[in-house]
Amino acid sequence: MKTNANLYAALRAAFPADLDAVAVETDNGLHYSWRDLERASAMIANLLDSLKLEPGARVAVQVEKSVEAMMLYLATLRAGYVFLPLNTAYQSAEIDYFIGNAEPAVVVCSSHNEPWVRKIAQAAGTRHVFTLDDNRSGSLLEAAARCSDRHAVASRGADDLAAILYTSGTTGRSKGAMLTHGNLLSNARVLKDCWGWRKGDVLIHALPIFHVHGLFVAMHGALLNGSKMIWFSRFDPKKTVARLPDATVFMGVPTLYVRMLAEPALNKSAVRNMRLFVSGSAPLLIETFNEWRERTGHTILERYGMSETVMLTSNPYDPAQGERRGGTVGFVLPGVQLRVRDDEGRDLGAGEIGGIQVKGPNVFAGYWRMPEKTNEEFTADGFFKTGDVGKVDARGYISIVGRSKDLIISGGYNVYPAEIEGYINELPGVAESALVGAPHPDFGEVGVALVTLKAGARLDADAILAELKSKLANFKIPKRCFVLEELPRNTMGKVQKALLRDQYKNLFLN
Ligand code: MCA
Ligand code: AMP
Repeated sequence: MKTNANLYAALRAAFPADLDAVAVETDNGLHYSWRDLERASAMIANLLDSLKLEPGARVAVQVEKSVEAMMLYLATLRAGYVFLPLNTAYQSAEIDYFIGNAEPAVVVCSSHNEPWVRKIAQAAGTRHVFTLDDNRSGSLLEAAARCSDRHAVASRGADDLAAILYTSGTTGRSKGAMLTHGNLLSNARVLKDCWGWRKGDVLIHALPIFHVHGLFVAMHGALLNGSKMIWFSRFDPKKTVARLPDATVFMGVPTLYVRMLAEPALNKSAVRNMRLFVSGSAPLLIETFNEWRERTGHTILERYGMSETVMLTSNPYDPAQGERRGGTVGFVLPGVQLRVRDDEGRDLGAGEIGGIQVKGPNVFAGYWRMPEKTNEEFTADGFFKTGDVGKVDARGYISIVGRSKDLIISGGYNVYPAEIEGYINELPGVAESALVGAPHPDFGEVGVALVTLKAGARLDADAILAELKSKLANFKIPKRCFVLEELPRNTMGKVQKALLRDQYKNLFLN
């Protein structure tokens, strides 16, 4: 008989024999057993099945982080539908785009947002809208409570879709990266092996669960190892440091490490039981890497990945394979091919800087309903062009030195200048704008908006920011805005962003 490639089947097979053991312990004192995960995901999966959805139906979810939200993810997998997580910070115009583009059959939102989300969903033809709140309530759980807690995991092939994650990719408007069961499971297995997951491990889960880092890398890691998670609904540096003695593994974006370093309680005693600290999603400053080692005696393991590819590289876990080298993202993961090429498509040698291209079982199936875009981002021989610029040294350590894509990574979230500029340019009185990234001590990098006005317009920087706040997710709001007489241009008439970046690089540094 063919084995079921459904990711949930593999995760379920890794649950410990004692299903009554604690699987998740939350920051508000709740304990969920492995049996709870199995039963609740079965009930929600049965609810989804009862809706008679089409194969490949999308389940779009914008809810606060909760264990029930994780159960909804597991239920979507086990019922064989496609999970589409959405950042809780997104406002109506953003949600309108995602729902319009993905045409989900089911939308799950918080009850607070239900009135406007329901309107958007109905306009897009979505038949089922449920609510789910972070206090174990909502119409989703009410309906699931009437369903059986036994459910046969749907049979899926490795190439069947498991999730769609929206990302702007290398250019332009948000695109849905289609990830298969095989993409996710192969990557989770490689990381389990590379990072030495073992019996007795306990993960502190403090990241949001609508992106690759929190939803896949961290959560799959713990589940595939049958490991308990200490679950924070939102990151709090003090509370996290207080729980470090109960844990062995922590994963975070660099901002989380910067904030924990500001906690006096972070010392060698607090991390006495820790085995591994992983950082990713944005460059980890060498200062943070060094300071962490000094304070805790632990060397952070930095890795690199993308929504389209899950994880691609990792510093070594095992010292026998090499040191964890700050400022690098380590070696390419087993099974992944990575090469660096110049603009003419020539392979570059050790230490030479060029575009990073990758291939492997982890690389996505393409952008949702965008075959041309998908084609553009792959080479003729099937490598995906990451849009990251980097180099590989003679020992195989990879460094990301820049990006060919115009992207700002702020506190681990991606901000696409073209999107923000579009919103600014629509404001009455604005002539044009440019958004550039500036180094920031907490978020690593933040957006700074430079705006010019039409003759006679009387808009000021505060008014521009206030307008943006009413329309966009909070992390996309530029941290500063300046109204200028003109923007610098090159001889081709193109705005010189490099010059602007240089001009504002010390804005947030003392
Ligand atoms: C919050 N704010 C931000 C950010 N987060 N501004 C810029 N960048 C951000 N990331 C704004 C808030 O709106 C608020 O503005 C002000 O900053 C202070 O908010 P604060 O309370 O400090 O924020 P927070 O709620 O503590 O959140 C900070 C955070 C969060 C915990 C660092 O941003 C976070 O969880 N980041 C992790 C993102 C992540 O998981 N990325 C993984 C992507 P105001 O006061 O004006 O409203 S997966 C990925 O990239 C891949 C593939 C990979 O490799 O992993
Ligand atoms: P996303 O679109 O959210 O999938 O973001 C993926 C991008 O995050 C990558 O293409 C990189 O530019 C960046 N990224 C992820 N991890 C790292 C890292 N460790 N160092 C530098 N950049 C990173």
